[in-house]
Amino acid sequence: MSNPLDLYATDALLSEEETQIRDSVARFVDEQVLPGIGRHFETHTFPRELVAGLAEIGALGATLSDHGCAGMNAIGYGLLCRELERGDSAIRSFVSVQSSLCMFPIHAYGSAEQQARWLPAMARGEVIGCFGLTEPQGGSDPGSMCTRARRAGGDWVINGVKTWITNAPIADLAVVWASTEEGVRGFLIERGTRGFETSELKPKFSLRASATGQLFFDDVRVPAENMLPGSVAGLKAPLSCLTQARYGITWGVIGAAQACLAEVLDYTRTRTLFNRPLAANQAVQIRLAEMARRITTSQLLSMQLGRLKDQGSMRPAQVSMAKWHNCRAAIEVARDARDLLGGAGIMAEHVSIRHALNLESVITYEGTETIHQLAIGRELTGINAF
Ligand code: TGC
Ligand code: FAD
Repeated sequence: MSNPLDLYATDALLSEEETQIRDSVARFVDEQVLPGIGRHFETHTFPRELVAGLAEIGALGATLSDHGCAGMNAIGYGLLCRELERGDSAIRSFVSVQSSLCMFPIHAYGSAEQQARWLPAMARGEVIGCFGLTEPQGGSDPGSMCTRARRAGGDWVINGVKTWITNAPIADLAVVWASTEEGVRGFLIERGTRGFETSELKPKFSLRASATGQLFFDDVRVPAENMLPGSVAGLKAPLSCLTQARYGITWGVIGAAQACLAEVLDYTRTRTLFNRPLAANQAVQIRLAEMARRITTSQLLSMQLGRLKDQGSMRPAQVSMAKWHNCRAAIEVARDARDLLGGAGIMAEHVSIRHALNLESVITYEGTETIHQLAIGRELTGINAF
């Protein structure tokens, strides 16, 4: 019998190395994430105890091949995200931010000194990063940012506020994007720098096992060496980081959807109503088939996207298509799975409601659905409708 979570046998396309990555991350999730994640969701706490294990399995900076990083290819990184998000979106989120939004820009745009100082410690999980782009006046339009950095002698002085920042309350280092006279530039700001404060945004109904907060800059003075020298003056550098993270999200949400389908398949086969298993009803089978269709199309999109990324030809509009499609597919699966569980579906012992609630964040961050639809519209028409 085929694998109901992989009807098109996409995993049969994996290389031996990719299969090993999948299996070792799956083991980590089964043994270390799943036993405690429900409690962290309930208590609204980030599972800090998982960071060392994430570093051990090579999850931090996974696609970088130097500075102590694992050097995974794009498919391997996708599988990592998929398995982690099968556990909880908060864990994949932590890894996305550390890897794609902090280590990637330091690697791509940082000086040799910045790379040597931060990347090995971040790969070991000893330094936690956050990425500050979004501001209170509107995350969809980062080009209108108000955070300013001005030159003062050999230093930079930064003023402004960033909001909705994953890891902000726990981060040792912030990668911050600020407007300068030369355009937008990236800066590295360490916790403890005078004038730099963080806060936590809670309570949230979504991503409760992720720490989300704000960054405040009040005349924060940093030396010139804290600017990322390769960050071109414009939005291209921060947007290139988003492309990396969005790619991982396209895979991650498949894991969340698979967890929901697995749960509801088990439940509908064993629950008896009207003298037959719930799964024996046509209406129920059609809903299960819908879930499998959504998961399968997502798997095929991400697999092809990963191959394009590994060839070096992946384009942002292709990432937008998969981010939009796969997040929408996953949230529909999670919501319908929750419904098929009936009243039991609102209880913490079942995972579907936790995934459905988490996916409300995932469909919003890294570009809302509308932003990705408009990015595709622009690719199709050549007209910018933002
Ligand atoms: P636009 O004129 O389109 O672009 C400026 C320059 O950047 C290039 N570019 C990209 N490069 C790489 N990747 C992409 N995705 C790119 N999109 C555009 C573009 O070619 C151009 O280059 P050049 O050489 O011509 O200068 O800029 P725009 O101001 O029109 O903005 C376009 C828009 C709306 C798509 C962009 O602002 C956008 O993506 N908005 C959404 C913002 C967003 O997604 N924020 C996410 C914040 S981080 C986050 O949510 C983390 S969640 C963490 C977790 O996983 O837990
Ligand atoms: P807005 O931009 O105000 O959008 C509001 C609504 O308007 C949306 O429905 C949107 O689709 C719609 N809209 C916007 N423009 C248009 C248009 N032109 N036409 C039609 N409709 C439009 N950001 C970071 O920088 N770093 C992080 O680590 C980070 N982590 C996050 C973690 C969580 C849990 C969440 C929820 C967010 C996080 N974000 C982070 C911020 C996230 O990227 C933003 O929330 C997102 O980009 C949307 O911005 P906004 O919330 O300000 O909504």
